[in-house]
Amino acid sequence: MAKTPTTAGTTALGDAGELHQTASSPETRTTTNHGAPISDNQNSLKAGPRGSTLLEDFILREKIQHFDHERIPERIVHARGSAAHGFFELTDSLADYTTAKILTEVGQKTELFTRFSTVAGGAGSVDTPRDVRGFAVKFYTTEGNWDLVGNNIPVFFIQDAIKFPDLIHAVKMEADKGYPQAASAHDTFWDFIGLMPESTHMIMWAMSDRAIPRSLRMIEGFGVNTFRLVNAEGVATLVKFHWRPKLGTQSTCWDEAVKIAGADPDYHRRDLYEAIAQGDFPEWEFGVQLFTQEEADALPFDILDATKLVPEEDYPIRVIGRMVLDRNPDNFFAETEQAAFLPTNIVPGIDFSEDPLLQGRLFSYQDTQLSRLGTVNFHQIPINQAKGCPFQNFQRDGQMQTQVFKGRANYEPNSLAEAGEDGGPREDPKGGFRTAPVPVEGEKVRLRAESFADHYSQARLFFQSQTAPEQAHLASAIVFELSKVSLPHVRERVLSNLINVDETLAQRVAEGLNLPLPKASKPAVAPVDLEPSPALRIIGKYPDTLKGRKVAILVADGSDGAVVAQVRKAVEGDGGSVFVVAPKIGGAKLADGSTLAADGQLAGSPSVLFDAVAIILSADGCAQLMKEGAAVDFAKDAFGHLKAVGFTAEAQPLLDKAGVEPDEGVIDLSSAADAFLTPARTRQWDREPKVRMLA
Ligand code: HDD
Repeated sequence: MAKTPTTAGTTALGDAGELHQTASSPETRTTTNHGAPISDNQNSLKAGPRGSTLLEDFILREKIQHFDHERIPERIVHARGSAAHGFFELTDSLADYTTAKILTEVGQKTELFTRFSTVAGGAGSVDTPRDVRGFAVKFYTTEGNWDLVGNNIPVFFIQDAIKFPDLIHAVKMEADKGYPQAASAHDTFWDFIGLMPESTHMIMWAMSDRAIPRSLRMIEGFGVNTFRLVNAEGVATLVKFHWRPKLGTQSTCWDEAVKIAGADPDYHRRDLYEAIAQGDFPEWEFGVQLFTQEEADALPFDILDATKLVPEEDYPIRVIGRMVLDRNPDNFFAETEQAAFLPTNIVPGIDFSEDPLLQGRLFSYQDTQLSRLGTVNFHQIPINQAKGCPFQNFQRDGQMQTQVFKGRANYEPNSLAEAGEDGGPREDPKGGFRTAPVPVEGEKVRLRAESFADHYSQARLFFQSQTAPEQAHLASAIVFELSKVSLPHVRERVLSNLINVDETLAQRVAEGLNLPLPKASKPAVAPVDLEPSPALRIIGKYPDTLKGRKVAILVADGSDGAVVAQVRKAVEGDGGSVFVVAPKIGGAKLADGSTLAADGQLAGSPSVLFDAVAIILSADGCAQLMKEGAAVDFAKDAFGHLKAVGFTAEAQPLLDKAGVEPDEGVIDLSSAADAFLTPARTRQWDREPKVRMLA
């Protein structure tokens, strides 16, 4: 419909100023990318009020063109991620082992940026698939950026980088179908795994509850590869890096993770963002395991093999610092998306090992940034810049060069300084990065060392170190995944390999699939029994408070405000947070006539999003909610996911309908509110056999 022109070039609908805010000064006005002020950002330039649009409209073209190119290629792996700024503080000096200032200057705080990620899914996939989590930290040290690009699992699927493209092709959505997204439960992944016995140890971890974390604030981190520290005398010590979350390592239940994916695809991203925004800063301890070359040589496996770990019980972790994440990014794209982590970002005093997985990584990350960020100058993007120190050299030009170099010194050696000109930076033989003088020898070969050949002993160690519920979850996860595999020979091969891990595990998986147990595959090296390592468990490591945990209080009209207040006080007093759920977002009218505002509407706030629930209802409120499927599911799922369920006596009919049975985690709130806290701090593992058939 034609609009009546009010003044030349504008219409009643589009007249800037009528329907939206306009600039009040030159400082606040919108401009083109080249600085020309824009008078109307709502209407394109047309031949007459009804068009056509004119090619001359440089404002329209610039805006649309920029938009057309907003997306950059997502990361080939670890595309989905969330990040935060923070700091590292050293509490214990490693001066005997390294010259790196970040590891020797106690009390020094170093700025950092940490990005967590899933591996297989695309950038728009959900937060809670069963997957490894990336744990990449960029320390802006005074000696250059140090990137520790790790995972939440201390071992890896493969021993040699040359297999990485195959591994990733196999786990990503299948090439012909374009699905499944963010899932390892499909033919090609398990086909690869079955043919790659070295992946078995990592598979144990990936099928454990560690791969379905409750929160990014509750995952451990590992440098995975072995590195070296080098001291002032040039003596090298082998090192493995560890991050331990202050909130303990906590996980979801598998069917809960699946439901969370629908209820809140951004579950982890939101949790991290909100915690930091509320000043509840996530924190990790930073630790190292140190080995001399002789100690490493005496280990029953090769320290250069990334499919192996060194049990903490044998080589305890020495805690030397802490990381606190205390600031959310201002802009997701500029910071989180454009952050480029490079294992080659290393500082004097830290060095690589010959681990063939790490060696390949040293090429891959630098290379991938060229297709992702488009230019060799990606280090000039603010999030990637070396902030703790100046960076300067004679590298010049290239696409998107933002530095304006002065003078003509762009080569070395030069003697321009002798003529009074700026001769530019020079190498620093003393303080510069030096590679540890590690002896090398041998012929050029495409071979794997025999010391890499034992693929099953540590897989067995992991499985046998787990508690009974964790073993059951692991077996059930493999059953779930293999049930999604359509090729019988692939399932069978995995079963054959599992026998080498633990025959009872293989038997349980076979029973879960209702398939006969095949013959064991022939391992390259017969597995041995190792001393179980309790450090590999999660259960039993929850902290003894509600810190970091979220309790939902379900209310409806007529609920007793005094009970709500009591529960809130107890939960908050124990470090937890409270989220009020009501049938309507405007809140519920309490028994005393006051209105309690809701934080979330029932339909959009299922109990899978919380760690424990308190169902505080009047008889009338309960009668109403009995007719609401979301309320019944709220109670049923909380019980099914082994959470504490607090309730008022009037809510009992809803619990009965939801199949909530009495146990130590189902608490009548008329007893002391504190009675609710103990079960709310953990999950009710003893309840599990009542609610789920596990393998
Ligand atoms: Fe990798 C990204 C962790 C082996 C090649 N990797 C990437 C990220 C993490 C890891 C956390 C995301 C970084 C971010 O947040 O931007 N990768 C690991 C760990 C490995 C590992 C712990 C085993 C010890 N990776 C590995 C190998 C190769 C790669 C063997 C190739 C030979 N990884 C890449 C990559 C990525 C990447 C293709 C994709 C995006 C990026 O690098 O920047 O280069």
